[in-house]
Amino acid sequence: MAIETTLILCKPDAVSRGLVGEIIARIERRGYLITAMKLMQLPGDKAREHYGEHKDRPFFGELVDFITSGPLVALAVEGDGAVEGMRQIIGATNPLTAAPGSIRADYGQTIGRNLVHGSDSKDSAARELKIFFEANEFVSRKHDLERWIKG
Ligand code: IDP
Ligand code: MG
Repeated sequence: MAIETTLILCKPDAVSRGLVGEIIARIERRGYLITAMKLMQLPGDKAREHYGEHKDRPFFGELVDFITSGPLVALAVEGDGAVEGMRQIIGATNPLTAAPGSIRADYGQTIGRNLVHGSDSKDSAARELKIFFEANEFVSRKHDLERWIKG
C-alpha cells in the first residue's frame, strides 16, 4: 500500500458547466477519500505559482487568465496510488486523445478547457497542495481508509 494525497482542481469551466458533482462522484466511486475541499477564486499570484513549470510556454498568460477567471473547487484526494489513479480518471491533457471514459474525454472538447487538474507526481502534489490548503484544513479519513481501502 502506498497511500498518497493529490491535488485535484475542478477548473472554472467545470464549475460554470455544473460538472463538479459529476467529477466528485467519479472520485468517490473509485474509492478515493476527500480530505480537504474548497470553493474559491484563485488570486493571480497563486495561479502563477501553481503553473510555474509552464511560465515560459506561449499559453502561460491564457492559462493564468483562465484559472483565475471564476470560481474553482480544490480538493485533496487520498488513496492507494492516488496520484497516478487520479491522472487516469482525468485522462490525457487533450480531450481528443484522452481515453474514452475519462473525465476529459467524456466532457471536454479543447486542451484549454479540459475541466480538471491533477498533480503529475508525488512531489508536485506536495508542492501544489500547500498552495491551496493550510495544514489545519485537512480532515483525517483514517477510519474510512481502514474500513474501505485497507480492509
Ligand atoms: P495536465 O493538466 O494534463 O497536467 P499540463 O501539460 O501540465 O497538462 O498543462 C497544464 C494545463 O495547461 C493543461 O491542463 C491545459 O489546460 C493547458 N495547456 C497545456 N498545453 C496547452 C496548449 O498547448 N495550449 C493551450 N493550453 C494548454
Ligand atoms: Mg500538469
